[in-house]
Amino acid sequence: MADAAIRTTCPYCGVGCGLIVSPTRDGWAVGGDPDHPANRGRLCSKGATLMDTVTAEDTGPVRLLHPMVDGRRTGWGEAVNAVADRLAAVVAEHGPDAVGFYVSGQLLTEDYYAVNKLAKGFIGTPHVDTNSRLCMASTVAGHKRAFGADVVPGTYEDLELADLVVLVGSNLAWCHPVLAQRLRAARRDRGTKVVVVDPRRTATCDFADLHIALPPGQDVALFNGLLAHLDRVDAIDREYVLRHVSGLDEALAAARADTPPDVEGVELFYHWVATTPKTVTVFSQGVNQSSRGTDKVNAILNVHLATGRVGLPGATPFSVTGQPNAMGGREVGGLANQLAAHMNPDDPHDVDRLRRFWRAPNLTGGQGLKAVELFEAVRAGRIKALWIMATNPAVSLPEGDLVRAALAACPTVIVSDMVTDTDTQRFAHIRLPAAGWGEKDGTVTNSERRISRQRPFRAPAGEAKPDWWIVTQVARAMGFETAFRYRAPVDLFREHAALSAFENDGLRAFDIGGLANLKPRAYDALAPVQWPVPAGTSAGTARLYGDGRYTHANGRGRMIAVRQEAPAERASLRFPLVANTGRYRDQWHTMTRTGLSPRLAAHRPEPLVEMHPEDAAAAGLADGALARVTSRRGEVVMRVAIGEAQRPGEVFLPMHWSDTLSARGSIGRLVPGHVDSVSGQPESKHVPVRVEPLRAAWHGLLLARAPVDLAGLPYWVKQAAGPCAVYELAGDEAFPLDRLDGERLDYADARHGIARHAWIAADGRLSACLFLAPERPEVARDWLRDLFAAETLSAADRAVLLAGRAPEGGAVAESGRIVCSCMAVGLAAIEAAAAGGGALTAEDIGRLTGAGTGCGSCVPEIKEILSHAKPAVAA
Ligand SMILES: Nc1nc2c(c(=O)[nH]1)N[C@H]1C(S)=C(S)[C@@H](COP(=O)(O)OP(=O)(O)OC[C@H]3O[C@@H](n4cnc5c(=O)[nH]c(N)nc54)[C@H](O)[C@@H]3O)O[C@H]1N2
Ligand SMILES: Nc1nc2c(c(=O)[nH]1)N[C@H]1C(S)=C(S)[C@@H](COP(=O)(O)OP(=O)(O)OC[C@H]3O[C@@H](n4cnc5c(=O)[nH]c(N)nc54)[C@H](O)[C@@H]3O)O[C@H]1N2
Ligand code: SF4
Ligand SMILES: [Mo]
Repeated sequence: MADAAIRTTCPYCGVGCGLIVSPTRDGWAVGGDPDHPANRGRLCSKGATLMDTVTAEDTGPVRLLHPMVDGRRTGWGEAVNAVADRLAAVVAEHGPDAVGFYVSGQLLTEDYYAVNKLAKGFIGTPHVDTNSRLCMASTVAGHKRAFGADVVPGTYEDLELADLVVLVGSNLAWCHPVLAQRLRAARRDRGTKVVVVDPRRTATCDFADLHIALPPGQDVALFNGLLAHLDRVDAIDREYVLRHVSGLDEALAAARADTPPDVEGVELFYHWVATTPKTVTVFSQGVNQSSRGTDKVNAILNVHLATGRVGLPGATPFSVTGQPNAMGGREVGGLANQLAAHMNPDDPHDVDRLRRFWRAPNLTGGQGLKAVELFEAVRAGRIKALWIMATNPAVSLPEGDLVRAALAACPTVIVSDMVTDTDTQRFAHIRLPAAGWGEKDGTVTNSERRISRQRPFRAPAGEAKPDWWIVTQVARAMGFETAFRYRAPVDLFREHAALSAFENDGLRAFDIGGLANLKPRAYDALAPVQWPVPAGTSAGTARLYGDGRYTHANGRGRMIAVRQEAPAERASLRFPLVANTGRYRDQWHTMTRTGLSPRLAAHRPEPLVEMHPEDAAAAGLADGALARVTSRRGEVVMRVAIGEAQRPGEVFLPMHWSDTLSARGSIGRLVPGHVDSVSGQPESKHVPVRVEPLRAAWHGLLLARAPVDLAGLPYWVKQAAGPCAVYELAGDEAFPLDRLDGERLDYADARHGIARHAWIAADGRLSACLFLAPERPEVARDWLRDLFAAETLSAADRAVLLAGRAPEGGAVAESGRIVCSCMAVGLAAIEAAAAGGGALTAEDIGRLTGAGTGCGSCVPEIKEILSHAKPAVAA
């Protein structure tokens, strides 16, 4: 499509890095955009490997290419009519309230605007919620309580201008890697102090001056203690509070009543905050995903309001958003308790205003069901048609088994997705192929309120269409032609911008009236800009509230009295450990895209239950063993990784694996549906569990070109990337060899319980190979994978294959687990370099192997490896 380089935005995290995509001889290359203010040319491993996923989409059966209705391929006309007819039938029979939408912060603003308008304005159902409920809802609620609007007051530069940066419940090094790079550089250049507040010792602690390993869920007590301390040492800005803030006395009284957590470093932390005017507090899911998430947010905001450190250069609270367009979704009112353009569904004036603007008589106002309740209503049969876009709730919602039951029971499930197989789509009656990154055209808003363009550089795969187009077609088919005349994303953007300014008069912080009249060419060329951008302006606004004037009607900020409370469910005799859940550096959520990149898959090929040595010993678990993790809700199976990063009594589980990629690795099954009573956000970070050994008669490794049915095995994990899929396996009963096709070669060593098999296709190519052993087989996985790329298998290869070892001195030695994804350097290479001798530093390793010289997010891991590789000092 494009024959010149185009500027666009990364589709992963909320940092919102600008990218330049340039054509090469056989595809495209991606690089950081040096002119984009979010990243100034930097990238992380996920952004840098975007073309791996695009290539995998083109070369394998990855993408959903055609609409499918009831399992049958159809054209768009038929699919659009099927959606419109089924929704209309439900409305006619059961009323609009029986229709639900569950959407996503991975939609573009234009898509998001269209679906909200159709659902709330024209179909007339309030039941539109988004995966941001699992992500940002507590922050939205906390911002509204404190400021009167959902506003992030700061800008990324504040991380570089601060003297103290406090990271609360944020693993910035892995989840916002480019911001972490910026903070690291500032720390190096000007000595910024960094404090990490996180029960785990994460990779982010690598550049922290202080790590507070607080007990899970104790953030309110920590920040209440801080507020009380600020009062004691007279560090509250009384004049600022007098002029701009209400609620100090009540908040302070509540704060004094709490006891700060008894962990190392708290006093030093309090002292630093009290004496450092330029303090930025960054917070993320360790704060939001809690049954007290909103109170945690307000405990943090209270400290900033009391000290007047809001929206000033280097002094501000800073919620970092997760998804690329988490912020845009909040602007268009994607949550069930919001209306478009920051209007309030409970305010009759706002409802009336929006009804007039949209000419939407069906807009009812009032709040809709929030994600967890929405799926409960689906299961109970009250929601009869559900349209899911750009999210994979079967995997990511709590109560995974109940969510699957809800989807199975729902008479009409419509799913719009890019890929052809997701856990959620398996329940869909109608599947709609959506255009993906590189094909889509529109805008996203990042954590610092910066609106950036995503521009297409290639045509959509197959018959895929952009989400806004699909919604528009369905709206027209339902009879709402006049309200959905959009021909291009610019039409939607201009309407969205105009609505933000409509009868605003400074009442709503979100105002981009200055962009309401963009001509198509100006929209195409739109440079990244931070809202608000009121009519008559175009420069945007870096910071808000620096003048002490807040959005509440009286213009004051509000401190909220909050108290520390226990999490919804506590550890018990039966479930003695607390599971904390979150992310890996190189995977994105349910892995539908990052799972396609061999480089990204290599960092953590399997899901791990990370636990403290004491807990592992108590459970009789060795490092690398398989374990069954059970909560009151369900069970998963993972491999054990023992380490000191977890506090005793706590384990960490990754959120990424699904039923598509594992036998039982989807942790949504474990998470109970407890939610924060204000925000409705689930408590995903505090799940009482027990961990027990999963003993298996054999462990195995399978590489196969075609999909293999592994139903019945207690453990399998699939890496979908590369020329063949790689499966780690374990089982008790004999492996069902007959599930694979081809001429079979066998080798068995019954005495040692070892068996090796290979299947050769008619054309002489290797089609599968299997290694079984009493313990996890030690095989050169990389060498094997390369055999699948070969056209034919030589006699020597066959022999070596059954010997189970790469030939000595062979060209492809095992690189081990990949540590540095950017430079594709494995553990083996780093260990080999380290074994070379000398007191090596991470920089030395970089010079010797290249590891750590790309985005730098693996440097903590390299240091960790070096610390183990050091020769033991003779006693
Ligand atoms: N690599 C990668 N990056 C991503 C994503 C991804 O999937 N992969 N997803 C994106 C999205 S949507 C989001 S929302 C962000 C999330 O970004 P983060 O919030 O940084 O990531 P998480 O790993 O979910 O959780 C952060 C930390 O909270 C800690 N924590 C748990 N309980 C508590 C507690 O009670 N108090 C405190 N203070 N901390 C606690 C956990 O130990 C964890 O280290 O990442 C974004 N970036
Ligand atoms: N236990 C636990 N659970 C969690 C979390 C946790 O920390 N712990 N984190 C929560 C958080 S913060 C989040 S944000 C959620 C994320 O959870 P999900 O949103 O469910 O995860 P994704 O894998 O990002 O799902 C996005 C889907 O949209 C598809 N897609 C991508 N681009 C497009 C597009 O342009 N259009 C359409 N129609 N589809 C597209 C992808 O293929 C994929 O299937 O998970 C939440 N769940
Ligand atoms: S930091 Fe986030 S936005 Fe930037 S390249 Fe990495 S994943 Fe993409
Ligand atoms: Mo998120």
